[in-house]
Amino acid sequence: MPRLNDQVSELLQEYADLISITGGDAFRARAYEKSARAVGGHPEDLAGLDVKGLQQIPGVGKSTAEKIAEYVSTGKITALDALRAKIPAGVREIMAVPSVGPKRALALYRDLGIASVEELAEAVRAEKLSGVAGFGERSGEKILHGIELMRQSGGRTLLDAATELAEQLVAALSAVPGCTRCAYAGSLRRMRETVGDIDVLATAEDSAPLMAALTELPYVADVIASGSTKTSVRTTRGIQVDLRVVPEEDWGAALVYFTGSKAHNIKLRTRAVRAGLKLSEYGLFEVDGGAKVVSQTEDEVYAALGLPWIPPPLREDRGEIEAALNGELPDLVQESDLRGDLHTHTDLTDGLATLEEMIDTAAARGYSYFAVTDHAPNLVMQRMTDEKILAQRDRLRQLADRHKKLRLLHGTELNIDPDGGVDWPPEFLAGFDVCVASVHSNFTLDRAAQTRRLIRACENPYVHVIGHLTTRRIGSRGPIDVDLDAVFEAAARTGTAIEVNSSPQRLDLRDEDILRAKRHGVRFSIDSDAHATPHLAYPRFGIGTAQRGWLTAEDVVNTWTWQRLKRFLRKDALR
Ligand code: DGT
Ligand code: CA
Ligand code: CA
Ligand code: ZN
Repeated sequence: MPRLNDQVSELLQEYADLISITGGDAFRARAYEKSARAVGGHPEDLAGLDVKGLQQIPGVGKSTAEKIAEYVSTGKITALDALRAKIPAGVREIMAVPSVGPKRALALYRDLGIASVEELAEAVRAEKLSGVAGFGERSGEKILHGIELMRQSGGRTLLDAATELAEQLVAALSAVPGCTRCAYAGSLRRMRETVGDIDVLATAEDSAPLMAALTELPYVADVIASGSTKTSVRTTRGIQVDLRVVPEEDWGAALVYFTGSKAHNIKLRTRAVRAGLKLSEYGLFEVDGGAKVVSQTEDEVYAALGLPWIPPPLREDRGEIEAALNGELPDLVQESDLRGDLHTHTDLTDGLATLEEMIDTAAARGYSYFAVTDHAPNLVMQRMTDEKILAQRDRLRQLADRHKKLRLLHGTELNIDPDGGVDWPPEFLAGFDVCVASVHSNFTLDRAAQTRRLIRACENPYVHVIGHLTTRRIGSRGPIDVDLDAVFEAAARTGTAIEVNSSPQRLDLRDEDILRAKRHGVRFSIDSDAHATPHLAYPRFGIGTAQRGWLTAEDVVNTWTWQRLKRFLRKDALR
């Protein structure tokens, strides 16, 4: 997704929040909120559009279009700055605490003078919130939990934003004269779900032009440190970037070193020492005499240590070195292995794009099958009805003629109720090609009840995929309390796939839980959960997470041919 669209979307959302908490017109606030969503999901880069063109985006009116155009040409929105100035920075920070939100943040400020997250935490502990409008008995507990989540994610950046920035950096630095190689390393190359900072590695005889080019990039706000081997900067969005420049001949050793993880590198160094060698970012050397053995490529470094090259997502010291020695490294699933997407939404519920737009985009990705799975009726705010979903099915069947190469599947995302039941009776469910079932409510049930409801969902012969199993949202909502091993056992026994939800805010299941599920023999579905056409590209992040969970294409049902997937969807184990 174009990065600019995301930025504008965030700013419009903030503008809407500020209108509503400063007592502005609720209708205007909602209009900006709507345009924020529209812009965030718009597939075309806003930079190429003038005010007229911007107004063509559904949900974007004249005044929004003017604000966007102002941002594109000047880098700011005057009206937003004016509203920001009315509210202390600490209060704006409180607005971002999960479970507080803008309205209550302002009530806290007005009624109790609370103007920072620290003051809020103190007020909760001193039980001062009970008198304030909008705060119930358990609010305090929830707020402390929200603050905790915010601190845990403390400054880490989600995978999509980090990837986009890193790709921009690599493109910009590669173009600097004298640069012979450039790539990102660190946790981003390992595809961790969040990254602390972005590590970029480059080779050149003279590092000065590269260091200068980094500090002069338009989106660099401060230079934290600058030297001839390493420069660190912070971007306007607060992300730190470390650039290291090494001689061309040391590329491989430096790439191994700065890709990490630290734990993986320690294991490698221990192996080196046992062989009378010393491994550093400059190369692999003989301890006696100090002669350089190798340093040019990663392959050579691993080979000199008696190992095959190990893919970065595996480099976490989770048994990869032992597996490499035994010739048992998994043949990791790749994005190009995916033949389809089994969890997507349209504007019939909370998606932004029409059925046709979603299908056209899926076709352009070269998929051989594609499921549309709009929300089912029990998620009441989505207002789904039997008539609406059946009408969608008719439209989809008609569109099938236009897409001979793409098999269109009609599905739904069911809601798993507290007892493990789902929307609609069996005879209606039987009409769908594929059903995803997800938890969207009752997040606080106790462990036994959560486990029971998810096992029952697996045992439903019409449920093919459990969507975003733990329901966590990175940095804002923790996972539900559930006995994962029991659910994985049920999924394997019943032939129900567990989703790897690829949305960068979710990545659910997470890597470690994927590894655990795989040991139970679970099959997985790597889906986008797209709510707009650009989201159909999310599986790249789910693939990274799946690789960190050691998955092969065989483990992932939507890499299979349609013939094979069709058999899986029959759930023979239950018949
Ligand atoms: P992050 O940024 O917190 O998401 O995680 P990483 O893994 O990118 O860590 P970072 O940026 O501190 O360092 C990048 C890599 O460089 C790291 O994975 C291993 C290597 N590295 C950095 N500092 C050290 C160190 O003091 N000792 C060792 N062994 N390796 C280091
Ligand atoms: Ca890093
Ligand atoms: Ca770093
Ligand atoms: Zn969902």
